[in-house]
Amino acid sequence: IEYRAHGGELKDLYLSLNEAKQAKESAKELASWDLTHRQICDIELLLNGGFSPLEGFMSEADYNSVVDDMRLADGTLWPMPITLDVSEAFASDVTVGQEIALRDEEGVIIAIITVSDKWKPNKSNEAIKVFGSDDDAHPAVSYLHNVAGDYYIGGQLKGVSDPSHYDFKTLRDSPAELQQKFHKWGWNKVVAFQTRNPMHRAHQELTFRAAKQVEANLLIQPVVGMTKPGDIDHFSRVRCYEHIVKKYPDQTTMLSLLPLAMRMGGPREAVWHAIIRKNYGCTHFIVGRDHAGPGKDSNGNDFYGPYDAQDLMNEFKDELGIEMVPFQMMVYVEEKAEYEPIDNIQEGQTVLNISGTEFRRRLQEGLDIPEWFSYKEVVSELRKRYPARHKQGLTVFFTGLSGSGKSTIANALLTKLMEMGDRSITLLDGDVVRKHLSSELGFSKEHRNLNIQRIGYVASEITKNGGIAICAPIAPYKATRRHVREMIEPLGGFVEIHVATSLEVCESRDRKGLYAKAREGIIKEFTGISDPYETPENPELRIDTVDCTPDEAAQRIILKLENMGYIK
Ligand code: PPS
Repeated sequence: IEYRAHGGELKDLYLSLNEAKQAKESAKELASWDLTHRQICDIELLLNGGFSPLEGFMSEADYNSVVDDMRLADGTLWPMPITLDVSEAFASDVTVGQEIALRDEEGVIIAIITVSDKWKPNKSNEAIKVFGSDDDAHPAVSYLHNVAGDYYIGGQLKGVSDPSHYDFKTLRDSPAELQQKFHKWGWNKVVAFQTRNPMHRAHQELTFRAAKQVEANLLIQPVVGMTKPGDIDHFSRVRCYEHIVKKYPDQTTMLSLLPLAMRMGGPREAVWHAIIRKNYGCTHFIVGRDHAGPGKDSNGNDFYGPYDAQDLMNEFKDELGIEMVPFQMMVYVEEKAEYEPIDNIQEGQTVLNISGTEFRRRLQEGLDIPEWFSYKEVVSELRKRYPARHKQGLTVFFTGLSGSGKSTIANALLTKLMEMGDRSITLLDGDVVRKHLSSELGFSKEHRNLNIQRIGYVASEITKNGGIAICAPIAPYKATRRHVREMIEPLGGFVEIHVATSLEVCESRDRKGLYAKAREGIIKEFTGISDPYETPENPELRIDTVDCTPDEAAQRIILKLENMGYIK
């Protein structure tokens, strides 16, 4: 069959079976680079032709041209840099002409790159030209500055094995496979829909209308590689999409997953998405409101206008080779009991809409989600994975000086929660942890941080699995506490409680006699005496044990947890 492809030829960078076998053998002698998750996503689409006409990670000339003009050095339209970023240490040993084995997280060789270029990019320039901003609030800009290595390596790829996926195998197609299916089914016109969110009725309505409008079949092609941090995980989303495809008339619509790493690059990203869909054999591509939008910048302003992506698509309409189907936001008109594009709404009509934020709030609180908004199968899928707060796991993280009363209050809280009895509870008390998890650690900054990270890790696992973890270390450093919070918050609740008993009071009580020893210099690096304690600025709760008993303190915490919805 004649494959559709950007730039003319659908690329397939994989070696033949025999060549791959040999390459695997000879790769043992080569230097290795362990691909990051994002690079694995990129390489999969490079190797299978999803990024045709690219034949590898970009050379410096292609990169510069793409950043400046949205074109490869040969003039072909291409809006997004696809680069292999590496650390300075790794780059220092790389020479042009060298072959490097590119491996996945497990060490399996995915491809061999023949290095044609190595350079240090100007990241701010890339951020401003590609994403329109150098603001870290943009996920791709933040990635560029905080995650990506400082050097780029360019070069042609030889594919050895495709990146492995153990999930949803029947829903994964390469561009060639998808085009073969379209060919076999006689789907000559196919309109693609891109998404990183669960689909509800409005999306079903919008996509079905788009397909009818251009008289094409419909491909729902959600991104399952990397999306915006904080998005709903792809496992839950795919189960939702599987329900959604059943809502279209038979033989009109198919679902296929795209292992793309999104950049949230708005207009440029829309053009990129369209080119990718062309490589997957589509003739049309839906671009809605705020396509691939990154959210707000650090001043609270939108990075892109809501229809900037449509405008840029229009600009390149003649050379794109895939047609845009622009779409406005769909809203539910109560009087008509159906969805309409927002601009078609007449005066006096009642428009209903539930924003993404409101939807998540309702899930979190276990509140009603009406049938006009979503299908009950979709909602129940999401409720399974995102139960109401009082059914989620939770970490209660105490911090405070030695002798501040953390352990006593933590124990009182533990007992009260046990009495309620609906979730399993683990107490990770400072002393207990130091005995079992961290017995080899001392009290240097490094060791304290390690200790807290271990506590955080265990608490995160407990939280993820629906239990309650109560932690009661000193945890003197702000940055480490923040790190623990960031690790746990995506998995469930995190409630920080500062036991704010003053140093004077702790020292005067001196239950274990440690303060006296610290003053004498017998115990070194003692928190509050000869070592820092950074006071939490915004804990969920602050308790001073001078004006309340442990019982009262635990009671206050219970009320706080109730107030936040974590217990019912
Ligand atoms: S940290 O900083 O969070 O890792 O500390 P943590 O694991 O909570 O351990 C604190 C308990 O260890 C005892 N201890 C010391 N604390 C602070 N500084 C020094 N140098 C020190 N040496 C021993 C002390 O009993 C702490 O227990 P609590 O229950 O907090 O009083």
